[in-house]
Amino acid sequence: MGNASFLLPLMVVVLLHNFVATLSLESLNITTDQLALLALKAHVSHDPQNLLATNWSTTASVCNWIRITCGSRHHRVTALNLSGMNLTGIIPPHLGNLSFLAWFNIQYNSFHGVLPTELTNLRRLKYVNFANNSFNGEIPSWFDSFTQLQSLFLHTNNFSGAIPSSLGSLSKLEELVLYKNDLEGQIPIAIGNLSNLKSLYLNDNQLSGHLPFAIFDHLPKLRHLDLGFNYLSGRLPTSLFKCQNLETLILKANSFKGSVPLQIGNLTRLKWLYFNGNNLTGESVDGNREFDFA
Ligand SMILES: *[C@@H]1O[C@H](CO)[C@@H](O)[C@H](O)[C@H]1NC(C)=O
Ligand SMILES: *[C@@H]1O[C@H](CO)[C@@H](O)[C@H](O)[C@H]1NC(C)=O
Ligand SMILES: *[C@@H]1O[C@H](CO)[C@@H](O)[C@H](O)[C@H]1NC(C)=O
Ligand SMILES: *[C@@H]1O[C@H](CO)[C@@H](O)[C@H](O)[C@H]1NC(C)=O
Ligand SMILES: *[C@@H]1O[C@H](CO)[C@@H](O)[C@H](O)[C@H]1NC(C)=O
Ligand SMILES: *[C@@H]1O[C@H](CO)[C@@H](O)[C@H](O)[C@H]1NC(C)=O
Ligand SMILES: *[C@@H]1O[C@H](CO)[C@@H](O)[C@H](O)[C@H]1NC(C)=O
Ligand SMILES: *[C@@H]1O[C@H](CO)[C@@H](O)[C@H](O)[C@H]1NC(C)=O
Ligand SMILES: *[C@@H]1O[C@H](CO)[C@@H](O)[C@H](O)[C@H]1NC(C)=O
Ligand SMILES: CC(=O)N[C@H]1CO[C@H](CO)[C@@H](O)[C@@H]1O
Repeated sequence: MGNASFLLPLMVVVLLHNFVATLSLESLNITTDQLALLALKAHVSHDPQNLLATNWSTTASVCNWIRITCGSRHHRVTALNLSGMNLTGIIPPHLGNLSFLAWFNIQYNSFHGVLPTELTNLRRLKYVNFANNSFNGEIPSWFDSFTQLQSLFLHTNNFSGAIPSSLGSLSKLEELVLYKNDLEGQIPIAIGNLSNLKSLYLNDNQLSGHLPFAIFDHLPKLRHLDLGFNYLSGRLPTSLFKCQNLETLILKANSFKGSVPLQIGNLTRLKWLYFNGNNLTGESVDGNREFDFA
């Protein structure tokens, strides 16, 4: 009983806190979604097909706007798909008000600048695709706010600096695709916490240093790994050969050295293996598959 009386005020505080958080979320509705999208429209400086100008009109419901999907139950914007519209512009902070957004695809456009921290409010995001734009600056460490995230595509941009360790807390992440940026530094050991990861593409950056020894210890679902065209060095960690589901393993054009461990024979699902352009020696060429270690 003594324990319970001590816990009661704590529970009230927790409940009150959740109540206030719910209230502030509920003050957002389809009208605020419309304001957020109109702010985005206002921050698009070039729209070659004039689609936003003609279609995103306040005379129609947001849910009937082109490239917008709403949820049937709560009537809020759940998907924004501006893929391939050749838009030029920046992402305004107002998009952080799209609190039901799960699908955020703006690939193949020319959005630039820095991503606003207000996006941390998008707690329901499952899919983020900002690929093939001109974003620069560091990959925000606050991407760890997207706790439901399954897919993160940031390839073919101008992101620089290190890969943030905080990405390691995105426990539902299945696809992490960061190729063709200006990323540098070591691959953080925290990537090894992403136990649901199936695809990891970090190729065509300026990553350097050794691969952390244990990074592949708990990535049993990993199917596609491409680290090619970086400045990675040292020996291949044997933990790599625990990834029994690997189909694609591309390490070419780095500075790895040493011999390829015999355990490579354990990777029975491999279809694509590229080790060329390193200082690796191959001792264990499988009779049925052709490997290029040169
Ligand atoms: C949205 O919420 C605002 C207050 O925050 C309210 O004035 C408005 O009527 C609401 N709109 C809808 C469509 O519920
Ligand atoms: C906007 O595009 C949608 C989807 O193509 C279409 O159904 C709608 O009629 C268009 N609205 C306007 C105002 O052009
Ligand atoms: C996004 O829009 C493009 C162009 O309309 C379409 O090809 C693509 O299938 C859409 N993707 C999704 C997931 O809705
Ligand atoms: C976008 O630009 C590319 C290259 O300029 C062009 O090939 C493509 O047709 C454009 N797409 C749209 C939807 O305007
Ligand atoms: C939406 O976001 C903007 C910018 O972050 C903010 O100024 C505004 O008050 C927010 N809320 C609503 C209800 O539009
Ligand atoms: C982005 O990177 C591309 C290719 O690396 C480069 O051509 C372009 O100038 C860069 N843009 C900016 C704004 O840094
Ligand atoms: C990764 O997992 C380890 C051990 O469980 C933990 O100490 C560390 O904080 C985690 N890192 C991240 C970024 O989640
Ligand atoms: C490779 O497979 C053998 C048995 O086939 C097993 O004993 C060994 O532990 C495996 N190595 C790794 C690194 O998983
Ligand atoms: C391979 O090793 C040699 C001698 O140590 C060195 O000169 C060369 O740069 C290395 N090549 C790569 C791709 O690391
Ligand atoms: C590397 C790459 O695929 N770049 C493409 C990015 O998107 C533009 C169109 O928006 C294309 O012209 C580029 O070829």
